[in-house]
Amino acid sequence: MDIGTTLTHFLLEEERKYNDASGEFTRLMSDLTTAIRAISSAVNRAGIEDVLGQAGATNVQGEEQKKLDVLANTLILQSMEAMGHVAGLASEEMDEPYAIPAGYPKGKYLLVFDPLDGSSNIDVNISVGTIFSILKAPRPGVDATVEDFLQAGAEQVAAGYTVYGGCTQLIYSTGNGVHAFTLDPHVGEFVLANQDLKIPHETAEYAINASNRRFWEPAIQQYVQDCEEGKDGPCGKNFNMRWVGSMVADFHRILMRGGVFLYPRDLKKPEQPGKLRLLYEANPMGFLAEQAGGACTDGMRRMLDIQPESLHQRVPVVIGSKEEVDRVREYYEKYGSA
Ligand code: P6P
Repeated sequence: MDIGTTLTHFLLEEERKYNDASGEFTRLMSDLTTAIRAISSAVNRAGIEDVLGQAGATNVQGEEQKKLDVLANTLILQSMEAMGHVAGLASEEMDEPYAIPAGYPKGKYLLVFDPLDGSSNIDVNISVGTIFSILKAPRPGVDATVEDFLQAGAEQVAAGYTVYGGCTQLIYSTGNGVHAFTLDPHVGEFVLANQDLKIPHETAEYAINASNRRFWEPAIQQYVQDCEEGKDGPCGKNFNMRWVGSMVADFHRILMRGGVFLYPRDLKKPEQPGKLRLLYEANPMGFLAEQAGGACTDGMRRMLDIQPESLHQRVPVVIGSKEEVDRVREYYEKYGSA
């Protein structure tokens, strides 16, 4: 039996490339994967133990919190708070950043995460995932403030996600390519599955919640209509459509075989610029997309250039195969936004 290249081995090899590496990042990732393994176990047991269903509370987004949402959030906090890696944590499930309890050291990083993205799919056994973003703490050793988290995506030290599907996979990048690891449940280790993944530049597959069509901006209405017209229309090729309703599942498919995912601004809630959150969905996925040769915008602007204004800020998202993301931008330039 060959264990393969474990995540720990891979992280240490990466660390050795930097003479000034303290090893703190490696230890942060190692402790984060402890929580991820626990979340994976809970998700895989969901049908057996009573962790399905509502937790009876709502999160900052006003969305009903499911028990697994709350559990996943707690597991990540528990895996981090005593270890001295971070000066604070922020999550979709918490209105304000989580302060490291007194008596524990504050570290040099910040962790921002969506503990269980796509949670509306939990009860129907569709893949969900954890999305995380690692930033440098502007003031290491000091309790982080909200402002400390408001860094453009280009400042990320690392980003990644796990998808709890047929198998549990962890995908991450520190800016040196995107690498995928599969959890071997018999060994309890994440083992290297794909190194330096690349998103095909061209695609004929798009992902969008088509039920929002009547609320879309003109540019998106025209873009999707042209895709639907296939090879006899302006695109000159037939398109396929997929929509899981779980960004992690949709993005993972795009990472592995190409495609473009759109969650544009829709006028269903005109006061909201989009549904997805900048700090813990769009930025980490945008970082990975660019590292894999893809692209990520808000329809027009590079996602990683956007300066966050609030912790739970929402943005429109267009992400995936670079040629297609660029084509959507051309539609905005030609047909305009709302
Ligand atoms: P809709 C899940 O709630 C999520 O934040 C993303 O994971 C997913 O892509 C999107 O919302 C689905 O939104 O409106 O299709 O349910």
